[in-house]
This record gives sequence, C-alpha cells and structure tokens, in this order.
Amino acid sequence: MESTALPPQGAPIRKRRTRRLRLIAALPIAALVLSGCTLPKFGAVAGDTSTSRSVFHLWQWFSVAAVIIGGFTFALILWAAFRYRRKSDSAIPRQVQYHLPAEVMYTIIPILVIVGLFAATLVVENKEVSNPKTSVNVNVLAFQWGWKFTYPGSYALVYGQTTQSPEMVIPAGENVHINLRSSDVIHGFYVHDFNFSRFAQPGVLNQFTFNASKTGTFFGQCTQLCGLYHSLMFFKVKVVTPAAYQTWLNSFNTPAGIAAYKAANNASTQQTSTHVKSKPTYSKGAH
Ligand SMILES: [Cu+2]
Repeated sequence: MESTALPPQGAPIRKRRTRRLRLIAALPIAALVLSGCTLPKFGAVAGDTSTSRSVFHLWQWFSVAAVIIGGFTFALILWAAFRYRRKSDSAIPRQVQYHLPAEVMYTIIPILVIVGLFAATLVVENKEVSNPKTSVNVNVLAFQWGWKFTYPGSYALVYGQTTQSPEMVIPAGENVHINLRSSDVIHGFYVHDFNFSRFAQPGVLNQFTFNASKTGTFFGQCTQLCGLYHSLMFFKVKVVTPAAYQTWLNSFNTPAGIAAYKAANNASTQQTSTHVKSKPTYSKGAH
C-alpha cells in the first residue's frame, strides 16, 4: 500500500528537499564567514583589558553556537510540523521507533557541544584567574561605603567614600596585581569596562591581575548590597601611561608626601575600622 502511494519521482523530490535543508543550515555559517571577523556583540561589552576581551570573545562564540543550534532546532520543528502535518485524507502514519542512528546522533552531538563549551570556558577562566608575576601591585580595601587604594613599596594612598569616587591609578599595558580585601562586610569590586567583578570579603584575600589596554578613566562601583550607602559606593580606575604612572608614584616620595600618607593612613584606618561606630567625615589623603 505504502509503496504505491509514493509517486515515481519521489526520490528526486527528496534529494531536492535535502539540498534545500542543507542550504538553510549553511546560511548562518555563510553569514558569519561573509561578515569577516566582525561578529555581533550580542549585548556585551568588548572590555579594555586582555582578559575581558577573552571573556567577550567567549560570549560571542557561545552566542553564535546558540544561534546555530537554536536555528537548526527551530528549523527541524518547523520541518516536522509542516512535512508531517495531518492531511485531510491521511490515515495514521507509519509508526516507527528505535531509530538507532538518530538516537546516537542526538546523544553524541549535545555531549560534544557541552564538552566544547566547557573546554573553551576553562581556557578563558584559567587566563582570568592566572596571576602572572609583575612589579605593579595595588592593595584595594573595600569598606562601608568606600574604597582605599594603597601601593606596596610606595607612599601613594587614595581613599574616599560614596560619591567622592576615589581614583585607583594604574599603568596601561602592564600586568597590575590587585589584592582585594574588605574591612567589614561583603562588597563587590566591579569595573564595567573591564568586564570584571569580584567579591571583597572580610577575612579573605582575593587576588587578580588586570592588563588594561588603553589609557582613560573607567567607572567602578560596589555590586554587592552592603548597607545604607551601597548605591553610592563608587570609584574610578584611571589608566595612564607607564611613565605617567611612575611620575605619579614618585610624587608621593617627598617629606610632605610621606607626612600626608601617614595622616591619611591614620584617618582612613579609623574610617575603615569596624570598631568605629560613627565614621568620621571624609578627609582626603596624600593625593
Ligand atoms: Cu556595596
């Protein structure tokens, strides 16, 4: 019965359909190739550090994979719905089960996809958490509700709270090692243009390394609800040339700079201490 229902030209029609399906599947890939290296951003920020760009590219390729897999799945759903829709004169179609090649394929392909995503994530994450040796170190202390930046081996000290937005100065094109701590509760160190966020936790030292690719001033803020003025807990990251950074550091190595450092350190230590109930008003240190 079934074989007589097929028209004699059934095979060529099937061939044409397969060709059309292949063409549809190849379209997103062709679009990607034709667009060169300019992949869409998919709503993300490219970032101004070497690691943030790796994260960004990972996000781009994840999105491309999602578009291809989603498009393919959607096309299959449409194909099945239209190709096998009920026709007015049709009886119950031929019932099939245990199509081994199809079952193996839809088990192995998702596993391969997941392994691929996992491996790519691992490579980028390892880069993100690696701490290559560097001579540029900054100690960052988060407190309710501000930030204190000190530079080991130097008298440079910057601190401020809420909208005073203290400015962390770092050199461009160099690895900058950050030691992040909190003096009271959990805070979030977040720089939007660096695609980066990390908790500042009391009693825990979090370390990471930036390599900012261009000079400029970038906005940062606390991203962990930490109390009354959390929403105003801002800071800035000022990226300058290595020479300008050195000049800036050296400017603190004067008798006046050292005295100012000591005074600012005292004031900020009081301010960032959890034992001080009413925090003194802000007084800017050596900067
Ligand atoms: Cu906060």
